[in-house]
Amino acid sequence: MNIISDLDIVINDPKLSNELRDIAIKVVDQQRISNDDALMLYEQGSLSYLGSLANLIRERKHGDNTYFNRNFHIEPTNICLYTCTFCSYSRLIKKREEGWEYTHDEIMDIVKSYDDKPVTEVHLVGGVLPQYDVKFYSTLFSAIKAHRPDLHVKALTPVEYHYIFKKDKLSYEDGMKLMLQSGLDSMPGGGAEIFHPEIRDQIAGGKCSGEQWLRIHEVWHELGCKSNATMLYGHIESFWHRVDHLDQLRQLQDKTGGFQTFIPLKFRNENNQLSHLPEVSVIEDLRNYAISRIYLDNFDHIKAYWPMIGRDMAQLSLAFGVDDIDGTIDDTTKIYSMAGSEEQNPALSTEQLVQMIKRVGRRPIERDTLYNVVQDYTDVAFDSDHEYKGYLSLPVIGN
Ligand code: V47
Ligand code: SF4
Repeated sequence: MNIISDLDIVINDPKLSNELRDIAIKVVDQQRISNDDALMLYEQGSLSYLGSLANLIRERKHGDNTYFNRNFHIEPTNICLYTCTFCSYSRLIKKREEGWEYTHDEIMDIVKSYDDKPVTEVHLVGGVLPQYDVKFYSTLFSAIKAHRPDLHVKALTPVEYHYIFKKDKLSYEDGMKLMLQSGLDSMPGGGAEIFHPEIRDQIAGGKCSGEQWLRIHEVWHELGCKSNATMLYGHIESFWHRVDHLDQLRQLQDKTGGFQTFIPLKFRNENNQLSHLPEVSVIEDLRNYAISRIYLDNFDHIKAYWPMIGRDMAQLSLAFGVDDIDGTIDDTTKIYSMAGSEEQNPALSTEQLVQMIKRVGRRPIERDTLYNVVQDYTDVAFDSDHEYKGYLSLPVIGN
C-alpha cells in the first residue's frame, strides 16, 4: 500500500514556493539549513509545512517518546537588582517588604520537605541579590548534596554566576570549577533572553551580555558538564534576532556538545514594563517550536515548558517538534504566574502528566535530568484511565 504522508502532501503542494520546497528537501535529506533558510521559514513557512518537517525530525530522533521528569523548584528570592523590562519580579526591589529572601536554612527546609518524595531534581533559580554570593551558593550546593546525594542540583544561570564571580574577582573558569566541586550538577537555560545587544540592551540592560552568557556555558561544558538553553521570544525582537540567537547556540553546540535541551519561552505580558505589548498568537508559538526543531539539528531535545504555555498547548506542541514537557513541578513557581502564565498553580502529578502525553498518542518516558530513562509509562495503567473516552492513538502530523 502506498501511504502518502502529510509531508508528501506539503512538499508536492503546487502552491509551495521553490525556496520552501528546497528547504524541505534539505530537511528530508538530513542536511543542515542556513540562517537565510531559517529567516525564510519565519517569514513564509505555514503552520502545516513547518509542523510536518519538525515532526519528521522529532520522530526520527525520538519516535513517539515524550520525556518528563519529577522535579521541584526553589526560588531563593523574588527580589532582584536588575530591572529587565519583561520581568514581573524586578519592580519588587522598591517594595522589598512584599518579597521574600530565604536564608540558607529556609532553603534547606524546602529541600527537606521533599525527603519522602521520589523527585530526582531540584531546579533552583531566582533574583540576584548581594547576600547570595559565591560562599552562599557553594555552601548551599554542598549542603543539598550532603543531605540528599542522589538529588540532581540544576541551579542558577550565567546571570547569577557572572555577578557573583565578578564580586569575588573569580574567573569564569575558577568559579565554575568551584561550583562543580560544591555539588552543582547542571545549569538551567535561563537568562539567555535574546543575545543580540540591539534587543538585549533594551530589555535586560545591566546583566550579563549574550557573549558572557555563552562563554559561561562554554566553560561549564569544557568541564564535562551539561546545560540547557532558552530564548525569550515574542516581544520587541524581529525574526532575524531569533535566527541570530539560534545561530549562536548552534555554533556553541557544534564546539562543545554540552547543551541538552532548547526551551523557547513565550513572552507573557502581565505585571511587567512591557505589558503594553500584545502576546504573540498560539500559531506563532507552534511555528517557533517547529523552526527551533528544524534549525537546531545538533540539539537532542526541544522542551515546551507547560506551566508557562498551559497543558493544551503543551499537548499540541508535541506535533510541532517538541519531545519534552519538563517536570511534575510539585511546587508553586512564581516567576510565571506573576507574568500571566496559563497555569496559576503549576503542579501536575506524574499520573496527570502521563495521561496528558498518552492522550495525544505519544509514549510517556520519565527521565532524569541527564535523560537517562527512569521509567517507560507506555504500558502502565492508572485508575483514571477509564475516565477518558476519546481516541487514544491520534495520528500525528508527518511521518
Ligand atoms: O530567563 C521571565 C523567562 C526565564 C518572563 O532549563 C519570562 O530546564 C516569559 O529559563 N514571560 C527563566 N518568560 C526560566 C527558565 C527555565 C524554565 C523551565 C525550565 C528550564 C530548564 C529553564 O524565564 C528567564 C526569562 O527568560 N521569563 N519573565 C515573562 N514575562
Ligand atoms: Fe532579575 Fe532575572 Fe527578572 Fe532580570 S529576569 S529582573 S535578572 S529575576
